[in-house]
Amino acid sequence: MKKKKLINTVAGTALAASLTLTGMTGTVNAEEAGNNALQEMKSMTTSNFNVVWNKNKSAPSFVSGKLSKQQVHGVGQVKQYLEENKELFKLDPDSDVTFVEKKKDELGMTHYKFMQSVDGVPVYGSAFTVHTNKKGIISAVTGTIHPKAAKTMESSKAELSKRDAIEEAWKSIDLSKKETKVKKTDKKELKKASKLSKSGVKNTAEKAELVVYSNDGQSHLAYHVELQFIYPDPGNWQIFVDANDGSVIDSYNAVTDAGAANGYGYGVLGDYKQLNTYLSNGYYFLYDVTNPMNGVIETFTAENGSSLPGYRSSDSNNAFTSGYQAAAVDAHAYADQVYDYYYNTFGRNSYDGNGASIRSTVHYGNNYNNAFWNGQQMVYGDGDGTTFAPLSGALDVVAHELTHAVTGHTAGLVYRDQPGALNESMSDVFSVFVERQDYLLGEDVYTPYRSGDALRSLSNPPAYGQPEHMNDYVYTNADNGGVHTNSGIPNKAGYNTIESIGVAKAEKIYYRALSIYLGPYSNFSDARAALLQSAADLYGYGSEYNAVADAWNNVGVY
Ligand code: L5W
Ligand code: ZN
Ligand code: CA
Repeated sequence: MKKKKLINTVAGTALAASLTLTGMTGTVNAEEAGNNALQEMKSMTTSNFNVVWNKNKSAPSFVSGKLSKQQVHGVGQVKQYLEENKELFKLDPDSDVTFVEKKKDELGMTHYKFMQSVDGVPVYGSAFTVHTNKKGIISAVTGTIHPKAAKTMESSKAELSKRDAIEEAWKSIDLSKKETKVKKTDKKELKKASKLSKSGVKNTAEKAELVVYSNDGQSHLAYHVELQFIYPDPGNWQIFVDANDGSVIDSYNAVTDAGAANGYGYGVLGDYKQLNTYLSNGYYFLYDVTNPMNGVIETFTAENGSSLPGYRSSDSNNAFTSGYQAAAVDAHAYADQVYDYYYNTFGRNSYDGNGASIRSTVHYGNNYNNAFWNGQQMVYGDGDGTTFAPLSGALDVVAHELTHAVTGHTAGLVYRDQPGALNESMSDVFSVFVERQDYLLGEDVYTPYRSGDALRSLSNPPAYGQPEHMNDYVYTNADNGGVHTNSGIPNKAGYNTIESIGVAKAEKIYYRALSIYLGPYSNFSDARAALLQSAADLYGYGSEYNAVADAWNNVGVY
C-alpha cells in the first residue's frame, strides 16, 4: 500500500500557505515565513505551537506542539511526515535524511533520531529528532538541520587523505611553540616542529572523519579531526580541515571541566592515600599539576606489559580503588613525596633541578622483579608475588630510583665499578633519608610472605650478601663490576655517619657532596674527601667533620 497520504499533517497543510506568502512578497525571510506557517497552523487547530529558530534563522531548531493529527508509528511514517513538511523544517531536498535510531522512553514517548547527509557523507552536527507522544502524535521536532547543505558544497570528493588531514591539524595547533620558537612561515621547520610536538604528547588519540561542515552559510567537504592529549596542556581539539585544499576551516579546544582535582586510592599494601589528579573530558588522570615545576608528575600503565610510557592511568570517578590501580597509586603518590623531599630539604626542583616532569610507568613486563630509571622515567615491575610485590609499593624503592635521576643530573657517577657502586649507594642512602624509618631497603615489597627481611641493609650489609669493608671488596665482571654488591661499603659509611650526627646534618652533607664535589669517575676515596669537604663547608672542622672521617675509616676507605 502506498502511504503517501496516510498522514494528514497540520503542518503540511499550513506550509503550503506560508510558501505562497513567501513567494509573493519575495522579502519574507525564513523566520517570518515559518512564523506565518505557524500562525496558519495555529488557526487550524486549538493546540499550542512553539518554534525556536536557529542562530541565522534559516531553519527551526525546536518545534513543539501537536504537530500531527494522526498517529505516526514507525520510521517509515516519520520519514513520510518529514517529507511532507520538508518546507517547514527547511530540509535540503538534495541531501538525504538518514535514520539513526529509535528509542522509547519511560513515559511511553518514542524518539526517532535522524541525520542529514550529502552523497553518503554526514552533515556535521545535523542530528534532529522527531518525538511522538504515547499515542503516536508528533509532539516535537528538534535539532539542527542545515538547509542548502548540498547546494553550497563545492565538491563531494576528497582530494586529501585522512593522514594528511591529521598532519595539517597537528600543524595548526603547533604545540611546539611552547618549547621551540618556530617561525610560522618556515614550512620545513613547522613540519619538524609538528613531529616534535607530537612526540611530546604521546598517548594522544587522533581521529578523523569525513563530514560536510557548514560554516558561515557555506558547506565544505572537510575532515573533522579530533586530537586529544594532556601534555603540554590538556587538549581535545576539534579541527575542521578542508578535504580538498587542506586549509583549516574552523578549530577550537573542547576540553571541558579540565583541572586539578583531589582523588584517592589504595596502595599496594592496601593503605588509603590522597592523590593529586587531573580531570579532563570526564576522566581523572594520575597527573599532578600542584607542584611548582615546569612539568608535572604523571603516572602511566604499561600496555601489554612492555611499552613505554604506556597509557595514562585514569579513573572515571577519581577513586583509584581497584587492585590493578594500586601500583599506579603508589608510584604517583610516592613520586610526589620524593619530589617534596628534594624540594623542601634542598630547594631542588625535581631531578634535573629545573622542574622536569617526573614520569612513572607501572605494570611493566611480566612478573618483573625489578624497577629502574631508564634515563627518562621510572619503570616498575609487578614482581612475581613471591620475591616481590609490585615494586612501586615501597617509598624507599621510589626514592632509590628517583635518586638515580638526581645523580645522573649532578655527579653523573658512571654505572660501573667503584663510581657505579657509589651511584648505587647514593640511591640507597637517600632512600633512608627520604623514608626515615629504618636502614633497610625494599622491606615493604620484598618477599611479601616473609616479614622482617629486606633487599639490603645499610646497618648490616653482610646480612644481605654485601661487604661492609674494603677488605671484602668483590672484584667481578658481573653487575657492572658488582655495583649492587660493593655499594655495601659506602652504605655502611652512610649508616655510621647518620648514627653519629643525625639524619638532618648527614643529608645536607651528602647532598652537597653529590651535587658539588663528586663527578662521573669519583671512587670511594673521592667520596670520603667530598663528604669531608662538605662537612667542613657546612659545619667547620668539628664533630661533624670527625664523624665523617670515622665513618669511612671504619669501612677501610681513606
Ligand atoms: C629494587 C628494584 C631496583 C632493587 N636498583 C636496585 O639499582 C633496586 C632498588 C629496589 O637496586
Ligand atoms: Zn639502583
Ligand atoms: Ca626502608
